[in-house]
Amino acid sequence: MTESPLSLSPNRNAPNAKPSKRPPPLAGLPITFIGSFPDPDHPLDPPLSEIAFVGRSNVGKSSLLNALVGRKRLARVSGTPGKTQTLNVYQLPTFYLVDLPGYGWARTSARERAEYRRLLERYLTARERIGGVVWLLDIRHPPSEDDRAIQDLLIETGRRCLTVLTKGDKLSRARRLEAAAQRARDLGNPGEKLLITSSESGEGIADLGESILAAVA
Ligand SMILES: Nc1nc2c(ncn2[C@@H]2O[C@H](COP(=O)(O)OP(=O)(O)O)[C@@H](O)[C@H]2O)c(=O)[nH]1
Ligand SMILES: [Mg+2]
Repeated sequence: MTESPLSLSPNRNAPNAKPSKRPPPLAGLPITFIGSFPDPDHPLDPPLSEIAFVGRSNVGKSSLLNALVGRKRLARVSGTPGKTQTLNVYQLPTFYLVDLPGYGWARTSARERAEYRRLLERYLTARERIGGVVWLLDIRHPPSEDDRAIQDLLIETGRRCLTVLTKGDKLSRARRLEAAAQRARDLGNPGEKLLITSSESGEGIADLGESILAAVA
């Protein structure tokens, strides 16, 4: 997804940088949980930009959201996650964070897959104020078939998308950079510097926050 990054700021996607010590820019902002909505058309008031988070279940989405806003338990971190297909919406002063349901459960029926796709497709095509989509992939694993389907959907709908590699701390520094380059090739964008994050070490969290602020500005 090189053609539509959330932000073009020069220090976005800087896997060579040391884990950032600057405070994540969203961390000080007031944030309110608005609700969980099963309807992808659910209108939000006031009308603000939305930044949507999507990724395979267990990819580290809840942890990343918590790290991003500097809260311990804003979003639920799951050992044994539940399959609820709702949009969890959080309001910040000038935009919404929309936590989309995870996909790619081990035992997912064809019907559940189709339902999920319908929800995501509807969300991505119908919402007027999507500022960008943050798509999460585990840095250690090649994209799954489900990931591929989501990538196709993101490309089809033409949404601005930032691909983020999660759990960077699980690999040594050298292997992290190698894996990030491999993931870019996997996604058909060789040479793209994907943003590496870690909710544990804080790597990339400030960069992600800055990209989000730029996308909703
Ligand atoms: N080492 C490490 N573990 C992580 C990271 N992010 C998430 N995890 C772990 O991965 C599991 C799934 O995380 P969660 O945030 O619930 O994923 P979600 O299902 O995508 O919302 C939990 O056990 C987390 O503690 C990370 O950056 N580093
Ligand atoms: Mg979660």
